Formats: sequence, structure tokens, C-alpha cells
Amino acid sequence: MSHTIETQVCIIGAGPSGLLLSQLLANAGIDTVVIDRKDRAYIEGRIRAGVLEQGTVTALEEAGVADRLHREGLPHSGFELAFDGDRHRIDIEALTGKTVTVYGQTEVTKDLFDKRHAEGQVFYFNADSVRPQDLTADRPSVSFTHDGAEITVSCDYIAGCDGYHGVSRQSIPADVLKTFERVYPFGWLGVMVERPPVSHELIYANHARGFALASMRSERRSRYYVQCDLDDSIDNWSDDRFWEELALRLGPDAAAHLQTGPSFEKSIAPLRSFVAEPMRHGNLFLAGDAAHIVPPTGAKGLNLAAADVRILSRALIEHYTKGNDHHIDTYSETVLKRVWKVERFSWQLSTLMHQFPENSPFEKRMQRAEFDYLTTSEAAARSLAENYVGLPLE
Ligand code: RFL
Ligand code: PHB
Repeated sequence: MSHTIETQVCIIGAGPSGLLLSQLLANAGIDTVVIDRKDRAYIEGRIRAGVLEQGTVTALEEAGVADRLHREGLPHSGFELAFDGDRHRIDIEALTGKTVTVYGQTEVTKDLFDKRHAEGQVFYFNADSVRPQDLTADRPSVSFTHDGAEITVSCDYIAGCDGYHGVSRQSIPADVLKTFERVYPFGWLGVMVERPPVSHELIYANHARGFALASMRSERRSRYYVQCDLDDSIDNWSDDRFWEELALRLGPDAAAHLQTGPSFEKSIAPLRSFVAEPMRHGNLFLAGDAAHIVPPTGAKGLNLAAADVRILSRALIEHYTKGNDHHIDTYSETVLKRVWKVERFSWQLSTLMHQFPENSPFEKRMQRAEFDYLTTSEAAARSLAENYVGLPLE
């Protein structure tokens, strides 16, 4: 059995990028079909980001999915850096006039799914062999198998929102696509626990034993990370070992307030910086992790994805409502300028806060000097804060 469906924009990927794009376009009366190789429960269960920039909150407000975020999200006006136990607060609100909001990616995804379902969005979950085709034709298409049927979605545009391992980027011809990559020689071991956070703000710590991060999802639920070896396994990390290591790295002041308990999620993620150029080929646009990855230090991945989607949705809305293709034609150039600045920030903060096996005593002194500079120069602190709260869109 096979059949063809017509739509305006076919979105590959129902992660935060694809869902937000579908919602912003729906609000402007533009029809989309969303395809994912997984199902809703799996997508919602992926524990990832936790910190939203003000621009991301604005995008969710524009999409009409910010009610629960405003009720349950925690506004943060600062965060801490710690170096070998010395703690220093960066007052992002005093330095920039802006705050960030702690609200989990799982919750953002749930709110978007609820609204898309309530509005009758067409989804194809558990899609196999997803293939974007005829990218440079007037009517490109996406074919896939679903429940034994072969389905083709014929559309004006394809939005590749299918993450780092998706097919969209791979469907751009090799002689067109350029990629840039840095793989870091360590990973993050993350733990979730139903206990109040060690501090009411995030703490990013560089310790001789490695990086640690104290984060949270709510006043009752904490999220912690420690730098680990790339080939490490969660089997090597009992909860007891994790709490002991975290306490050491956060330093005695913070450790005195650490509330430990049984973890209910434990996973290891590698750290990578990656950018693909261009982010448009013919009538295919890439957005979010499909086009770029940042290391999680600085909490930029989801925020960068939301910024891409805001710019892409505006470009498509201009096309459909005003017949103006200027923003479509400049999409790749516009977003990449911002992407590279955010890549720079995430790379720099990662470089400052981790123990690199190859670092000589000179580089270690450089890290310490940079920390001392950040903690004594308002100009340096403001630059950090300006990036942390999110750079302007354009
Ligand atoms: P996603 O979330 O990967 O979603 C892509 C979707 O595409 C589907 N897919 C396909 N569908 C059809 N056909 C195919 N061939 C497909 N291949 C894949 C997948 O099933 C999936 O549903 O990408 P998206 O939407 O661009 O969103 C990006 C964010 O998820 C990501 O940037 C953030 O999670 C990164 N990140 C953080 N970002 C922040 O802004 N703040 C943070 O605090 C933060 N913390 C983190 C993070 C990422 C982490 N990990 C594990 C990578 C912490 C961690 C530990
Ligand atoms: C998180 O809470 O998962 C988190 C917070 C800040 C980061 C990265 C991850 O920089």
C-alpha cells in the first residue's frame, strides 16, 4: 500500500525544534506534517536541557505554550562559577537586565505536544526509512514507511529538525556541505534525584579532579553532572561513588548542603562542537541539532535550536503571507552568524571549566587567570553574562 499526502511544510523530527516550528507555522495558518522515527513517549522521556534563555521563553510565548512555564519555571538572576572550591557569583540580571528560566526540555516538549495534538496536527511516529527527495525541485518530498505502508509527503519546503543523527543533513550533497567539528576528550555523567538542589542557583565548578555542575529541574528535583572519561560506563558509578565525587568537586562549602538520595536517571553524554554549512539546500532547511551541536557547558543547545526556528518561521511566514522570499534567501547566512558566536561561547566556557588530559601546567594557570579575571573585572563578567542570557536574534 502506498499513498501521497500534500502539505506546505514537511517537518522531519518531533523534538523541540520540529514541534516549535510546527506550532509557530500553525499560528500563521501554515499547514505542516511532522514525521519522527520515535514515538511521543520516547521523545518526552529524553532528559536533556534545563535552562531557557529569555528569547526562548519569548518564542514559547509567541507559540502560545508558555502558561505552565510561567507557573512552574524558576527564574534565575545569576549563577556561580567555582574554581578549586572558590565560589563566585555572576549576577546576570544586574549585568544584563535579563534572567534565565529553569524549565526542563521534557516539559517544553510536553507542552508543545499537548497543543499540537489539541489542534489536530498530523504526526507520523515510528516512521522508518525516512528519505527527503528532490530537494532542489519546486515540490520536494519526504518518503517513509509507516505501519507497513509507503507514504510520500509532497510539500513546498522540508524542515530538517531531526537532530545530530538525522537524515536531513546527510541528504545534502557532499560537495555542497562543509562540516566543522571538535570532539572533547571527556564526557558528562548526569544524575537526576528527587531532592532539593544544593544551592538555589546553578554552580559550574572546575576542580583538579574535573568539572562538576549543580543544576535543578524544580525546588524538589536536582540535576547534577561530573566530567568523566569518554570510555567510562555508568556501571562504574554507584550512587555512593557519584555523591562522593560530586561533593569533592563542588568543594566543602557547597557539599555541606548537598542532599543525596537514590538517582532515577544516570547517563553519560559525549561533548562535541559541530557546525554544518550551509543550513539551506534548495528547499530543505536545517534547524537545531541537525545543523549544529554545542557542548552543554553554558546551556545553549536547545536555546540555539529555538533561535533557528524563530528565524525560519518568520522567513516562511513572510513567504506565505507576503510573497517575500528575502528572509528565506538569507536564512542560512543569518542563522550561521549567530550559531558561530554561540559555538564560540560554549567552546570557551568548556575550555575554562574542564580538566583536559593534554593540558600542561601553563594551560592550567591560564584557566585560573581567566577565572580570576572574570571575578574581578565587571567588563569580563558582563561579557560572560551577555552570552549566558542569550545573544540578540539578528
Ligand atoms: P532533538 O531533540 O535531537 O530532536 C530530533 C528529533 O528527530 C528525530 N529523528 C528522526 N525523525 C525521522 N527520521 C529520522 N531519520 C530521524 N532521526 C532523528 C529524533 O527521534 C528526535 O525526536 O533535536 P532538536 O529538536 O534540534 O533539539 C535540540 C536539543 O534537544 C538539544 O540541543 C539540547 O538538548 C542540548 N542540551 C541543552 N540545551 C540547552 O539549551 N540547555 C541545556 O541546559 C542543555 N543541556 C543538552 C543538555 C543536551 C544534553 N545531551 C544529552 C546531548 C544536557 C545534555 C546532557
Ligand atoms: C541541566 O540542568 O541539564 C543543565 C544546566 C546547565 C547546563 C547544562 C545542563 O549548562
